[in-house]
Amino acid sequence: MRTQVAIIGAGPAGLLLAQLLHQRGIESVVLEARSREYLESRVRAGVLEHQSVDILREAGVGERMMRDGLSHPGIFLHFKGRNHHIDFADLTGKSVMIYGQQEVVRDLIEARLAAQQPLHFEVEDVRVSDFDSARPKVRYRLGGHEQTLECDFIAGCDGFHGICRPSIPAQQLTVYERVYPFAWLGILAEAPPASHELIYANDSRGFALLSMRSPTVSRLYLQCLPEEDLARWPDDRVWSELQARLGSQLTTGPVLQKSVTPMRSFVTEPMSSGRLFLAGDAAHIVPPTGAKGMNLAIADVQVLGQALERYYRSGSEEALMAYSATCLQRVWKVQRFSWWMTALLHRFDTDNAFDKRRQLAELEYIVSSRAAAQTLAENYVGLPL
Ligand code: FAS
Ligand code: PHB
Repeated sequence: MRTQVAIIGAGPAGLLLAQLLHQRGIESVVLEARSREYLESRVRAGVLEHQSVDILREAGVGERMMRDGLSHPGIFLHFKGRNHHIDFADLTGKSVMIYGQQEVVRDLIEARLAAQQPLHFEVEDVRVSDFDSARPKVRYRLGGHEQTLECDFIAGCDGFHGICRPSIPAQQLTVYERVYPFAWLGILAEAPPASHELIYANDSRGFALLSMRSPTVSRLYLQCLPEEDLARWPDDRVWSELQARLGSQLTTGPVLQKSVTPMRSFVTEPMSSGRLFLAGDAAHIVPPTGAKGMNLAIADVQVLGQALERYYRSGSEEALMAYSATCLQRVWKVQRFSWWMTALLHRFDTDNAFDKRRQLAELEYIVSSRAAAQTLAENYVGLPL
């Protein structure tokens, strides 16, 4: 079989790229290892930058988001027993949107199938090759049958554990990484959020975050050990620990989902090799403290979509050649912000009394200086593309 762009992975990056290409009359085939049900039930990110909202609306998949999403003009920082509001609307004129990643994925899958464009779930043993030639190939098994897909370009949108990045000869890549000595224990609960905006807490017991998915569903996280054993965290212990760290009167409810997410900062350079282009978590990982994971994936494919459009319109490979450098400029700024939020709000066992006071002094500075609060706000709502 033949197509113009073979897309590996149906997460936010792969599905949005397919939608952007379809809008521009460029053919693609999306290959996904998991089932539709699994993708639409996988709880991950929940915050959309203002321009991610614009990109999804322009891609024609914004209707449900604009109806069911929650527009938030700020967040709270909680420390020393008090909440402090960071007013994005006042500081930047912009806001963020609370809308679950699996909802974004659901909207994109519906658009893809409604347009009757190829999206194959539960494919097996995907292998990419010849992307250093003008005829890259993707081999895979579908329904037990061996398939070969010839294409002009391959988009590696298969996440951190995918096959595309490892398919690039190691000597071509430079990897930058920081693994954090803690993780996030996250719950999704049928409980009305105790705050109308997110609360990020720096507490002596560790970090905590109050987020939400709707007026009746809360999403909460607390700092834990990377190897934390969930069996040692029955629901009531989770709630009492969140209560202790967030200081807010939390309304508890049935816990629908509980998981531990490791924390790392990771960047691969370059983000392309020949005609294979990496986007999203396939190329970079940020700790979720800055709420940037999904937004960075969206920003990457916006750049890749425009570069492919330019190629198919004019034959110019200039924008494709510049894809990696263009994205990495943004990736490193977002990496810096996500590391900074993580360093500001988490407890590091290696910290001594001086470090703890310095952390609190930085929080005091942010909530008492318009300039400092504006820096946080402009990064959180999203730096210009
Ligand atoms: P994704 O990982 O979403 O999608 C890649 C897709 O490729 C997957 O569907 C996978 O099944 C498929 N795939 C993999 N290998 C394949 C193969 N060999 N063949 C075919 N398909 C293959 N960000 C936040 O901001 N807040 C959060 O709370 C948050 N929580 C997270 C929790 C977890 C456990 C993880 C892993 C990430 C979380 N993130 C969070 C970050 C998250 O939002 C990612 O940044 C986002 O999913 C990136 O999107 P994609 O690059 O599309 O990758
Ligand atoms: C979420 O709602 O899942 C969420 C929100 C903010 C973050 C991370 C996760 O920083």
